[in-house]
Amino acid sequence: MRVLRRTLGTLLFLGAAVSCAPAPGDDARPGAVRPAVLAPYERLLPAPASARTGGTGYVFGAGTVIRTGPGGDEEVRGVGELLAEQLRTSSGLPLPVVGGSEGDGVRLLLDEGAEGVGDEGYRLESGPRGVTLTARTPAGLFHAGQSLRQLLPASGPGTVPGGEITDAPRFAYRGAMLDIARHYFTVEQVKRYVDQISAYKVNTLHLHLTDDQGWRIAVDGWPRLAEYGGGSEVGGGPGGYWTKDQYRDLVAYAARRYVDVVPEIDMPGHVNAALASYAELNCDGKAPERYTGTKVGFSSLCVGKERTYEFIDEVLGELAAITPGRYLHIGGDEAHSTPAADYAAFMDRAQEVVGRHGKTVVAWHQLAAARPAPGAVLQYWGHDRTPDAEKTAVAAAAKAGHPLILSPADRLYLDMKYDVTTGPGLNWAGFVPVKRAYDWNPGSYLAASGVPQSAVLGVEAPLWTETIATRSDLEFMAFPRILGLAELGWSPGPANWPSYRQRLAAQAPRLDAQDTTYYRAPDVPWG
Ligand code: TNX
Repeated sequence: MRVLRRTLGTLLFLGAAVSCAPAPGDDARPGAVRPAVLAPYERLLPAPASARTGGTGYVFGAGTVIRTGPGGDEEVRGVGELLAEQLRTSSGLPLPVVGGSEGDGVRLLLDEGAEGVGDEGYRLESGPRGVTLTARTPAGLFHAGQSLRQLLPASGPGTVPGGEITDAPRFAYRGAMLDIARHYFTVEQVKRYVDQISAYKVNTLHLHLTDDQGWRIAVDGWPRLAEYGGGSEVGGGPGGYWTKDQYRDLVAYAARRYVDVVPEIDMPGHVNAALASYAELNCDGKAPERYTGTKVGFSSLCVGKERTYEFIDEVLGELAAITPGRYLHIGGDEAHSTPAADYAAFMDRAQEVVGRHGKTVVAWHQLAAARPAPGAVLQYWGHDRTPDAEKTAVAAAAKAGHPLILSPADRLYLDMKYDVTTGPGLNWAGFVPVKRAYDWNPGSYLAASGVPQSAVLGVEAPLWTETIATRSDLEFMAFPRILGLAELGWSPGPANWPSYRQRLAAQAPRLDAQDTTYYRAPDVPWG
């Protein structure tokens, strides 16, 4: 059998050529689109690099076992156990996990020589005797398992149709950001988000841990940050903070799902919670009140004071020590109360601190106008109306070798309202309907400003929480737009809205089965 590559807008399957051109009844009028009947391999979201269907499939039943390979690899065993848990919940089957690879069932195989799958991709082969998942890494096996879940019904046992997938991501960095500073969210709530995003192969969770309204992570050397600075949030609620053990627990939970945590301590602005906790951090030695409003840009660390640098060294040092991932995010946005020269001087020192603690800097793209340190990653959050000069500075940094994470506010900001009817959310970057969030090309997005595709490390969808305080509001803003982010980050592209919206609609039973709140966008054929 021949594997046919996914080509522009068309998925070709053995025995059937399935056009992703507008389906019958799929015209441009919102609300006029009818759901298409998609075969399981066509439904996959994110769309795989290549897939074909054909032959007899494998029937999941009471005797199905998950085999984690002959090598006895502990990590592969862990991937198998987690996949079994996930499939037990949906199928109701016992699905025991055993070693070895001989016999029917689901087989997980590590193969360092597997071709066309890179570090995070996989092959999936389904036939009458079972489903074999092959990858070079446990991460690849995890992603294979998430595809397998989508080939089975959202609930109840079923058959994985015969076929084969060879898959690998387009971008290495596929992120979601959650702001737990403006409103506090618990570790349990964030774990649920990790479950939800990792099911779509998102591999990074950026945690915005500190802001004017609250400090959410315990720091041993500076206990009042969390104990006092954590006790506020937008609107005057009680706030809260995570102990270091809770943070470690979340990091380990995410790691099991191949999600890296990138913690952010925002500086030199967005620091009122810190300034309120320690008078000595203020230039005038006086601590301000805690803040529960939604203004930005009014606070700054005291750039001229040595104590400031002892503070960031201890805070970033403690955080680096409990963060296994390679990145530390130091913010650097909206420092409107820090003069430009002070900003640059401060960011020089902050970047040096991060490097000394063995981590790579990530910062919002404002750092481009100062002096990004070698290797620093910039996160672009501009939009269609961002001045050219700002884009040019970002392009210059990209050309000088700084990787970019793209988070265009008018595409990927999950706190922007969908439209005028959306309850929570903001609209300073305009409305961001589901189509707009998905229908663009990260590779060429800043090409006109001179950013080469090779500089794009990936994409990230931030969820700021000035107006979002509950799990259901959080989910309503993230879903379904975060699935568009997942597809942009993983699939080879280009974006194909008529195909994508059908596949998105096909995810509804899965979102429903997990009780995820989502926005039923009118131009998606939910059925
Ligand atoms: C801009 S994006 C911010 C945040 C706000 C957000 C609200 C960025 C780096 N800064 O402080 O929460 O807009 O949409």
